[in-house]
Amino acid sequence: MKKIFFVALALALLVCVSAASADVVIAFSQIGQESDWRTANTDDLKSAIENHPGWKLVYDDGQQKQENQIKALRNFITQNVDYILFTGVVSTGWDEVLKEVNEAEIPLLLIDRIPDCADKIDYVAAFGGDFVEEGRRQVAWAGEYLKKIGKGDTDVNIVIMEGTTGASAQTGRTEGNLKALKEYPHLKLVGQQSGNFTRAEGQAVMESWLKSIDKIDVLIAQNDDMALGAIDAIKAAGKVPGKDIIILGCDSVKAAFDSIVAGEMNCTVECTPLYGKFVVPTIEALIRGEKFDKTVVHPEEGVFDMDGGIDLGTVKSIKAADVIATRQY
Ligand code: GZL
Repeated sequence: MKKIFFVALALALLVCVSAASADVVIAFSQIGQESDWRTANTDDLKSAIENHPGWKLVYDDGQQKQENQIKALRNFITQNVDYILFTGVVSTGWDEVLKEVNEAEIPLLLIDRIPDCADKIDYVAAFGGDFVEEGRRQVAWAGEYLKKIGKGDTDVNIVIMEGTTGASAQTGRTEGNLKALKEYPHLKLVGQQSGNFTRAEGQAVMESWLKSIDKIDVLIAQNDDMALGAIDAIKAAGKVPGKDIIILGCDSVKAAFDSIVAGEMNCTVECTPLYGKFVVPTIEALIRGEKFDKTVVHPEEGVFDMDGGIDLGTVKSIKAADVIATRQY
Protein backbone atom coordinates (compact mmCIF):
# COMPACT_ATOMS: atom_id res chain seq x y z
CA MET A 1 0.00 0.00 0.00
CA LYS A 2 2.81 2.31 1.07
CA LYS A 3 4.59 1.61 -2.25
CA ILE A 4 1.52 2.64 -4.29
CA PHE A 5 1.25 5.85 -2.28
CA PHE A 6 4.86 6.83 -2.98
CA VAL A 7 4.58 5.96 -6.69
CA ALA A 8 1.41 8.11 -6.94
CA LEU A 9 3.17 10.93 -5.09
CA ALA A 10 6.19 10.73 -7.40
CA LEU A 11 3.93 10.82 -10.48
CA ALA A 12 2.01 13.82 -9.13
CA LEU A 13 5.29 15.64 -8.45
CA LEU A 14 6.51 14.83 -11.97
CA VAL A 15 3.33 16.28 -13.46
CA CYS A 16 3.66 19.45 -11.35
CA VAL A 17 7.32 19.93 -12.25
CA SER A 18 6.73 19.43 -15.97
CA ALA A 19 3.74 21.79 -15.96
CA ALA A 20 5.73 24.47 -14.13
CA SER A 21 8.64 24.24 -16.58
CA ALA A 22 6.35 24.10 -19.65
CA ASP A 23 8.06 26.23 -22.30
CA VAL A 24 6.56 29.28 -23.92
CA VAL A 25 7.17 28.31 -27.54
CA ILE A 26 7.99 31.20 -29.87
CA ALA A 27 8.29 30.46 -33.59
CA PHE A 28 10.21 32.70 -35.99
CA SER A 29 9.85 32.62 -39.78
CA GLN A 30 13.01 34.42 -40.98
CA ILE A 31 13.67 35.42 -44.60
CA GLY A 32 17.13 33.88 -45.03
CA GLN A 33 20.81 34.74 -44.65
CA GLU A 34 21.22 37.20 -47.57
CA SER A 35 23.06 39.97 -45.72
CA ASP A 36 25.04 40.95 -42.62
CA TRP A 37 21.90 42.79 -41.50
CA ARG A 38 19.86 39.59 -41.67
CA THR A 39 22.48 37.65 -39.72
CA ALA A 40 22.56 40.31 -37.02
CA ASN A 41 18.75 40.33 -36.89
CA THR A 42 18.60 36.53 -36.54
CA ASP A 43 21.37 36.36 -33.92
CA ASP A 44 19.80 39.13 -31.84
CA LEU A 45 16.31 37.58 -31.78
CA LYS A 46 17.62 34.04 -31.24
CA SER A 47 19.74 35.04 -28.24
CA ALA A 48 16.98 37.24 -26.75
CA ILE A 49 14.48 34.35 -26.85
CA GLU A 50 16.76 31.39 -26.11
CA ASN A 51 18.31 33.20 -23.10
CA HIS A 52 14.88 33.92 -21.61
CA PRO A 53 13.96 31.47 -18.78
CA GLY A 54 11.12 29.12 -19.79
CA TRP A 55 11.07 30.19 -23.45
CA LYS A 56 11.83 27.97 -26.39
CA LEU A 57 12.51 29.08 -30.01
CA VAL A 58 11.30 27.25 -33.12
CA TYR A 59 13.32 28.83 -35.96
CA ASP A 60 12.90 28.53 -39.73
CA ASP A 61 15.27 29.96 -42.39
CA GLY A 62 13.15 30.62 -45.49
CA GLN A 63 16.24 30.76 -47.76
CA GLN A 64 14.67 33.87 -49.42
CA LYS A 65 11.78 31.80 -50.85
CA GLN A 66 8.16 32.76 -50.11
CA GLU A 67 6.97 29.16 -50.50
CA ASN A 68 9.33 28.06 -47.74
CA GLN A 69 8.02 30.74 -45.39
CA ILE A 70 4.38 29.83 -46.08
CA LYS A 71 5.20 26.18 -45.32
CA ALA A 72 6.95 27.20 -42.10
CA LEU A 73 4.00 29.30 -40.94
CA ARG A 74 1.64 26.36 -41.53
CA ASN A 75 3.99 24.08 -39.58
CA PHE A 76 3.97 26.54 -36.69
CA ILE A 77 0.14 26.36 -36.67
CA THR A 78 0.25 22.54 -36.68
CA GLN A 79 2.72 22.61 -33.78
CA ASN A 80 0.32 25.00 -31.99
CA VAL A 81 3.16 27.33 -30.95
CA ASP A 82 2.37 30.14 -28.50
CA TYR A 83 3.64 33.12 -30.54
CA ILE A 84 4.78 33.71 -34.13
CA LEU A 85 7.42 36.21 -35.29
CA PHE A 86 7.35 36.89 -39.03
CA THR A 87 9.15 38.99 -41.65
CA GLY A 88 8.31 38.34 -45.31
CA VAL A 89 10.78 38.15 -48.20
CA VAL A 90 8.28 40.12 -50.32
CA SER A 91 5.27 42.26 -49.40
CA THR A 92 2.48 40.39 -51.19
CA GLY A 93 1.03 36.85 -51.14
CA TRP A 94 0.65 36.44 -47.35
CA ASP A 95 -3.09 37.15 -46.92
CA GLU A 96 -4.24 33.51 -46.84
CA VAL A 97 -1.58 32.06 -44.55
CA LEU A 98 -1.62 34.97 -42.09
CA LYS A 99 -5.42 34.66 -41.88
CA GLU A 100 -4.82 30.98 -40.97
CA VAL A 101 -2.48 32.19 -38.20
CA ASN A 102 -5.25 34.50 -36.98
CA GLU A 103 -7.84 31.69 -37.14
CA ALA A 104 -5.51 29.53 -35.04
CA GLU A 105 -5.51 32.41 -32.53
CA ILE A 106 -1.70 32.49 -32.34
CA PRO A 107 -0.51 36.04 -31.54
CA LEU A 108 1.54 37.41 -34.49
CA LEU A 109 4.43 39.88 -34.20
CA LEU A 110 5.68 41.48 -37.44
CA ILE A 111 9.45 42.03 -37.49
CA ASP A 112 11.33 44.22 -39.99
CA ARG A 113 9.12 44.13 -43.11
CA ILE A 114 5.35 44.74 -42.83
CA PRO A 115 3.24 42.81 -45.44
CA ASP A 116 0.80 44.68 -47.69
CA CYS A 117 -2.09 42.71 -46.10
CA ALA A 118 -1.33 44.22 -42.65
CA ASP A 119 -4.62 46.16 -42.70
CA LYS A 120 -6.59 42.94 -43.29
CA ILE A 121 -5.02 40.72 -40.60
CA ASP A 122 -4.66 40.85 -36.83
CA TYR A 123 -1.22 41.32 -35.37
CA VAL A 124 0.06 42.35 -31.95
CA ALA A 125 2.76 44.79 -33.05
CA ALA A 126 5.14 45.60 -35.91
CA PHE A 127 8.77 46.55 -35.38
CA GLY A 128 10.70 47.82 -38.40
CA GLY A 129 12.64 50.58 -40.10
CA ASP A 130 11.06 53.62 -41.74
CA PHE A 131 12.23 52.59 -45.20
CA VAL A 132 10.89 55.68 -47.03
CA GLU A 133 12.81 57.96 -44.65
CA GLU A 134 15.93 55.81 -45.00
CA GLY A 135 15.73 56.20 -48.80
CA ARG A 136 15.18 59.95 -48.49
CA ARG A 137 18.19 60.27 -46.19
CA GLN A 138 20.43 58.50 -48.72
CA VAL A 139 19.68 60.92 -51.58
CA ALA A 140 19.58 63.97 -49.28
CA TRP A 141 23.03 63.06 -47.96
CA ALA A 142 24.39 62.87 -51.52
CA GLY A 143 22.81 66.22 -52.42
CA GLU A 144 24.06 67.97 -49.29
CA TYR A 145 27.54 66.44 -49.56
CA LEU A 146 27.92 67.63 -53.16
CA LYS A 147 26.90 71.13 -52.05
CA LYS A 148 29.50 70.95 -49.25
CA ILE A 149 32.30 70.13 -51.75
CA GLY A 150 31.16 72.91 -54.12
CA LYS A 151 29.39 70.69 -56.67
CA GLY A 152 25.81 71.57 -55.69
CA ASP A 153 25.15 73.12 -59.12
CA THR A 154 27.02 70.50 -61.16
CA ASP A 155 25.05 67.80 -63.01
CA VAL A 156 26.18 64.42 -61.65
CA ASN A 157 25.14 60.93 -62.71
CA ILE A 158 23.55 58.76 -59.97
CA VAL A 159 22.64 55.05 -60.01
CA ILE A 160 20.30 53.33 -57.57
CA MET A 161 20.97 49.68 -56.71
CA GLU A 162 17.70 48.34 -55.29
CA GLY A 163 17.12 45.55 -52.79
CA THR A 164 15.04 42.42 -53.36
CA THR A 165 12.29 43.39 -55.83
CA GLY A 166 8.95 43.66 -54.05
CA ALA A 167 10.38 43.69 -50.52
CA SER A 168 8.97 46.55 -48.46
CA ALA A 169 12.55 47.60 -47.68
CA GLN A 170 13.11 47.98 -51.44
CA THR A 171 9.80 49.62 -52.34
CA GLY A 172 10.04 51.99 -49.36
CA ARG A 173 13.65 53.00 -49.97
CA THR A 174 13.00 53.47 -53.70
CA GLU A 175 10.01 55.70 -52.89
CA GLY A 176 12.22 57.75 -50.57
CA ASN A 177 15.10 57.84 -53.10
CA LEU A 178 12.92 59.07 -55.99
CA LYS A 179 11.00 61.61 -53.88
CA ALA A 180 14.27 63.15 -52.64
CA LEU A 181 15.74 63.29 -56.16
CA LYS A 182 13.13 65.96 -56.94
CA GLU A 183 14.81 68.21 -54.34
CA TYR A 184 18.21 67.86 -56.07
CA PRO A 185 17.68 68.47 -59.84
CA HIS A 186 21.42 68.20 -60.57
CA LEU A 187 21.37 64.53 -59.52
CA LYS A 188 20.64 62.77 -62.86
CA LEU A 189 19.36 59.16 -62.46
CA VAL A 190 21.14 57.06 -65.12
CA GLY A 191 20.64 53.55 -63.73
CA GLN A 192 18.20 51.66 -61.45
CA GLN A 193 18.47 47.88 -60.96
CA SER A 194 18.03 45.26 -58.23
CA GLY A 195 21.06 43.67 -56.56
CA ASN A 196 18.74 41.57 -54.35
CA PHE A 197 20.39 42.78 -51.12
CA THR A 198 23.41 40.48 -51.66
CA ARG A 199 27.11 41.38 -52.01
CA ALA A 200 27.63 39.05 -54.98
CA GLU A 201 24.71 40.46 -56.97
CA GLY A 202 25.75 43.99 -56.04
CA GLN A 203 29.17 43.33 -57.54
CA ALA A 204 27.64 41.88 -60.71
CA VAL A 205 25.27 44.82 -61.24
CA MET A 206 28.10 47.32 -60.73
CA GLU A 207 30.32 45.43 -63.17
CA SER A 208 27.61 45.68 -65.84
CA TRP A 209 26.99 49.37 -65.12
CA LEU A 210 30.70 50.17 -65.40
CA LYS A 211 30.63 48.66 -68.90
CA SER A 212 27.35 50.21 -70.05
CA ILE A 213 27.19 53.65 -68.42
CA ASP A 214 29.74 56.27 -69.54
CA LYS A 215 30.06 58.11 -66.24
CA ILE A 216 28.80 57.20 -62.76
CA ASP A 217 29.41 59.80 -60.03
CA VAL A 218 27.20 58.50 -57.18
CA LEU A 219 25.98 55.01 -56.19
CA ILE A 220 23.00 54.70 -53.87
CA ALA A 221 22.93 51.04 -52.71
CA GLN A 222 19.85 50.11 -50.68
CA ASN A 223 21.95 47.99 -48.32
CA ASP A 224 25.61 47.88 -47.25
CA ASP A 225 26.24 44.39 -48.65
CA MET A 226 25.46 45.53 -52.21
CA ALA A 227 27.58 48.67 -51.69
CA LEU A 228 30.52 46.48 -50.61
CA GLY A 229 30.04 44.27 -53.67
CA ALA A 230 29.98 47.36 -55.88
CA ILE A 231 33.23 48.56 -54.26
CA ASP A 232 34.85 45.24 -55.26
CA ALA A 233 33.75 45.84 -58.87
CA ILE A 234 34.90 49.49 -58.86
CA LYS A 235 38.37 48.52 -57.61
CA ALA A 236 38.60 45.69 -60.18
CA ALA A 237 37.86 48.29 -62.89
CA GLY A 238 40.83 50.38 -61.72
CA LYS A 239 38.73 53.16 -60.19
CA VAL A 240 38.92 54.57 -56.65
CA PRO A 241 35.74 53.90 -54.60
CA GLY A 242 34.73 56.80 -52.35
CA LYS A 243 36.52 59.24 -54.64
CA ASP A 244 35.86 58.46 -58.35
CA ILE A 245 32.41 57.26 -57.32
CA ILE A 246 30.65 58.46 -54.13
CA ILE A 247 29.16 55.39 -52.44
CA LEU A 248 26.22 55.22 -50.04
CA GLY A 249 24.90 52.08 -48.33
CA CYS A 250 22.08 51.40 -45.86
CA ASP A 251 21.85 49.31 -42.65
CA SER A 252 25.09 50.57 -40.95
CA VAL A 253 26.58 47.12 -40.39
CA LYS A 254 30.15 46.79 -39.07
CA ALA A 255 31.64 46.10 -42.51
CA ALA A 256 30.24 49.43 -43.74
CA PHE A 257 31.86 51.29 -40.83
CA ASP A 258 35.18 49.59 -41.65
CA SER A 259 34.82 50.63 -45.30
CA ILE A 260 34.00 54.26 -44.42
CA VAL A 261 37.00 54.46 -42.05
CA ALA A 262 39.15 53.01 -44.87
CA GLY A 263 37.86 55.79 -47.18
CA GLU A 264 36.13 53.42 -49.65
CA MET A 265 32.51 54.09 -48.70
CA ASN A 266 31.19 57.59 -48.02
CA CYS A 267 28.00 57.09 -45.99
CA THR A 268 25.65 54.48 -44.54
CA VAL A 269 22.08 55.16 -43.41
CA GLU A 270 21.20 53.16 -40.31
CA CYS A 271 18.43 50.53 -40.20
CA THR A 272 18.72 48.65 -36.92
CA PRO A 273 18.33 44.82 -36.93
CA LEU A 274 18.23 44.66 -33.11
CA TYR A 275 14.58 43.88 -32.32
CA GLY A 276 15.02 41.55 -29.34
CA LYS A 277 14.70 44.52 -26.97
CA PHE A 278 11.21 45.20 -28.37
CA VAL A 279 10.00 41.61 -28.83
CA VAL A 280 10.85 40.26 -25.36
CA PRO A 281 8.96 42.89 -23.29
CA THR A 282 6.03 42.68 -25.72
CA ILE A 283 5.67 38.90 -25.25
CA GLU A 284 6.17 39.24 -21.48
CA ALA A 285 3.33 41.81 -21.47
CA LEU A 286 1.12 39.47 -23.52
CA ILE A 287 1.80 36.66 -20.99
CA ARG A 288 0.67 39.06 -18.24
CA GLY A 289 -2.56 39.53 -20.18
CA GLU A 290 -1.88 43.01 -21.55
CA LYS A 291 -3.59 43.86 -24.81
CA PHE A 292 -2.00 45.39 -27.93
CA ASP A 293 -3.61 46.50 -31.14
CA LYS A 294 -1.27 46.77 -34.11
CA THR A 295 1.36 48.85 -32.35
CA VAL A 296 3.96 50.04 -34.90
CA VAL A 297 7.50 50.85 -33.70
CA HIS A 298 10.11 52.59 -35.89
CA PRO A 299 13.26 52.87 -33.75
CA GLU A 300 15.44 56.02 -33.79
CA GLU A 301 18.09 55.63 -36.50
CA GLY A 302 21.19 57.60 -37.50
CA VAL A 303 23.40 58.38 -40.51
CA PHE A 304 27.16 57.73 -40.46
CA ASP A 305 29.78 59.09 -42.86
CA MET A 306 33.46 60.08 -43.28
CA ASP A 307 33.38 63.47 -41.55
CA GLY A 308 30.00 63.97 -39.82
CA GLY A 309 27.98 67.21 -39.69
CA ILE A 310 25.79 66.81 -42.79
CA ASP A 311 22.32 68.15 -41.86
CA LEU A 312 19.48 66.04 -43.32
CA GLY A 313 16.63 67.80 -41.54
CA THR A 314 15.51 64.88 -39.34
CA VAL A 315 19.08 63.92 -38.40
CA LYS A 316 22.67 65.14 -38.65
CA SER A 317 25.35 62.68 -39.82
CA ILE A 318 27.90 61.35 -37.36
CA LYS A 319 31.56 60.61 -38.18
CA ALA A 320 31.79 56.80 -38.42
CA ALA A 321 35.32 56.69 -36.96
CA ASP A 322 34.05 58.41 -33.78
CA VAL A 323 31.51 55.66 -32.95
CA ILE A 324 32.77 52.48 -34.65
CA ALA A 325 33.96 51.06 -31.32
CA THR A 326 30.46 51.34 -29.82
CA ARG A 327 28.56 49.54 -32.58
CA GLN A 328 26.60 46.41 -31.59
CA TYR A 329 26.28 44.82 -35.07
C1 GZL B 1 15.72 46.12 -43.67
C2 GZL B 1 15.88 44.69 -44.12
C3 GZL B 1 16.77 44.61 -45.31
C4 GZL B 1 18.19 45.12 -45.07
C5 GZL B 1 18.97 44.19 -45.93
O1 GZL B 1 14.91 46.19 -42.54
O2 GZL B 1 14.62 44.12 -44.44
O3 GZL B 1 16.89 43.22 -45.68
O4 GZL B 1 18.36 46.46 -45.42
C6 GZL B 1 18.29 42.88 -45.62
O5 GZL B 1 20.34 44.15 -45.64
O6 GZL B 1 18.65 41.92 -46.54
